[in-house]
Amino acid sequence: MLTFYHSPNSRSTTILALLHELGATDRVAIRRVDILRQDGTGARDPANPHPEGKVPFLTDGADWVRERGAIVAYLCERFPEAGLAPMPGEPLRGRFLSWLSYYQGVMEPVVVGQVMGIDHPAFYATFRDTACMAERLAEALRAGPYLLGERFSAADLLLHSPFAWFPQMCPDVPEIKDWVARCAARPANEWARVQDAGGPELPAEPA
Ligand SMILES: N[C@@H](CCC(=O)N[C@@H](CS)C(=O)NCC(=O)O)C(=O)O
Repeated sequence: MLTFYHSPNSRSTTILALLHELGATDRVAIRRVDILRQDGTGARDPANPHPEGKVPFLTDGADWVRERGAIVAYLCERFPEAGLAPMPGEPLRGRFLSWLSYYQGVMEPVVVGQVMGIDHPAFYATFRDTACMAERLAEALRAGPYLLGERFSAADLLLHSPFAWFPQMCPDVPEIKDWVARCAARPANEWARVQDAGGPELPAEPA
């Protein structure tokens, strides 16, 4: 059985929205847990099995998945009928996986580095800079409304998320701003926001 550990208004909100996009909110046990937040509120929750007490975290029986990119890929494969990702052997599978890894390996460090004011040649050599990141996104979005072209995918859900949460971090590039607005307006994101604001209780166990 899949169990998803979630804390409202955190990185795991993206996964909550993904479960809604996948039509899987009643097929995964969703456990709300506390986390230690950067403003000092909250605390590590002993009910969360993540090795560092973070969210999101997904368990599947004795197996587990951490990091949003991996969780996105895992859930999309588990619920392929939703069409949120090209499956193995389908066109654009490579680009889809690349965007998920680009998010984890490059985008998040670049965005956090920008917030922290990191300015170091080794940082730029490893990750490049915000202008380069913006150009990678914009060149994909010039070819279509979404990262894979005409098709919305879970990669859009993941990669737009930091800019939806922190609009001041969004590159001032029309293609990117329009894409962020397009993704943020999806009903699944609104549904997740309502849940996180104390909306109706989620089922604790799948039906
Ligand atoms: N790279 C991880 C980051 C996870 C992460 O840092 N989550 C934050 C919430 S936004 C957290 O759980 N913080 C609690 C802590 O650091 O103890 C991912 O994308 O899944």
